[in-house]
Amino acid sequence: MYSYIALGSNLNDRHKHIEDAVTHIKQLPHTEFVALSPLYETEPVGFTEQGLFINAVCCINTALSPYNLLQRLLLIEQMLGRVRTIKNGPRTIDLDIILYGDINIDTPTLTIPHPRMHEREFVMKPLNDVLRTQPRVA
Ligand code: PH2
Ligand code: MG
Ligand code: MG
Repeated sequence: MYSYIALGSNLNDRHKHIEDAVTHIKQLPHTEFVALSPLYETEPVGFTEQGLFINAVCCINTALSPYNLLQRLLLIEQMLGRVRTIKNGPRTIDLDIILYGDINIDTPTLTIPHPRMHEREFVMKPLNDVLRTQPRVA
């Protein structure tokens, strides 16, 4: 299934965190890495008293279930030193599943499509870049 993952970092070496996350995503089992958008520097949205973000979106083609994928992305966040303090606060890396095929999931741990993606330029811009360059087959 084609899935789109939003990547974001606004702490320390932001570009390195995005690169390291991509390296780990490329190593996921049963998963083909399809495309990575350009990296964008963006103003923080929501909680604005924090540093600028680097954001990107990648596309993978995976046989992992949405929950298995979520678990693995949370592990990658931990490996890259993510510490959860304030909600929407500064982070070394945030990896969000924004789309998974045409699936709809709405549970306390996972909501796909990502509920706020449409109002977030820092997601929609790179997502659009990937969709434009990467013709999609279901
Ligand atoms: N992520 C948030 C909240 N605000 N702002 C930008 N620019 N980029 C993000 O990735 C981001 C944000 C919560 O995940
Ligand atoms: Mg997020
Ligand atoms: Mg997240």
